[in-house]
Amino acid sequence: MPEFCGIELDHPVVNASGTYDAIAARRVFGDELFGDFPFSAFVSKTITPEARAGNEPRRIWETPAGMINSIGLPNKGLDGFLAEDLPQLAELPVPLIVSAMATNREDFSRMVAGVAARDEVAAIELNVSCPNVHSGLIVGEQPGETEALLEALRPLTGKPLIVKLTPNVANPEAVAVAAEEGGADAVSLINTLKASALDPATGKPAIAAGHGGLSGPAVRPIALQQLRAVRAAVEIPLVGMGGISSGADAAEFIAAGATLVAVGTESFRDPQAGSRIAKELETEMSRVPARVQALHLE
Ligand code: RRO
Repeated sequence: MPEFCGIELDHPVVNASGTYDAIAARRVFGDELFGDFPFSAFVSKTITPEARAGNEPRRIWETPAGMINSIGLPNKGLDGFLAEDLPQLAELPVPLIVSAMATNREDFSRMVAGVAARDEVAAIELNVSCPNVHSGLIVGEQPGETEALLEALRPLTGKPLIVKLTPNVANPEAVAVAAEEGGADAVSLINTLKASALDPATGKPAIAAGHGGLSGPAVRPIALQQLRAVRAAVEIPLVGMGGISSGADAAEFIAAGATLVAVGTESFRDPQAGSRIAKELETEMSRVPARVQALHLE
């Protein structure tokens, strides 16, 4: 049973924020969903202070071994989330981690205070890395801004604060160190990599917003390298993600120092992928001692 920031979990596989709509899944699968819920904790889709409609379609485009998205944060806003979504998410059979973002410290503080006040919330993920919204300041690209944000938010709650890192910087480890120094309890990585595709039928950008974020198996080696760099730089626990689609992939991230792994794009192909990957990971982990022994015998 892994322990993450004081939260006991059944296994190390959670979802990547925004890649699994648990409220829709409950509507489709009913209470059967709870019998084999695919994740050991649920991370909700990022919310913002005010409601947003999200970007114009097309929002998703498949690429070799991955996909590009520019969803643009559709959500009900803080008050709508607390009133309508949170009570439904609280019924899930696993701890709830709420993902939040804002474009300035005052709004971020309002979000964290509002979310943290609810007993149903186990932890808060601070999304400082969405590639698809325009804000004057992308906090997560600048270590100084990240540290100052954490220093403002840390006194507001005793609940774990997880900082979601962007991969779109030269040194994600510098941002991770800043998050740790500001008082973060954990970091999660990676968010999606800035990417574009043209629709061959029109010669125009395939995504209406013009560009988006790349995810899926194509990004896995980049995610793994960034995880290793961050692991070497900070002491706090890591949630590793980026193209994980099997237990063997998950085991790689854990071997590189992740406490938890998150499944994202693979859940679009198979909504039960989280359960499969958790089972495969258990088998992989039971093989590790044999592998280590083999190395020692060589
Ligand atoms: O909603 C999105 O377009 C989105 C978000 Br908030 C994010 O953090 N990462 C991403 O790839 N898409």
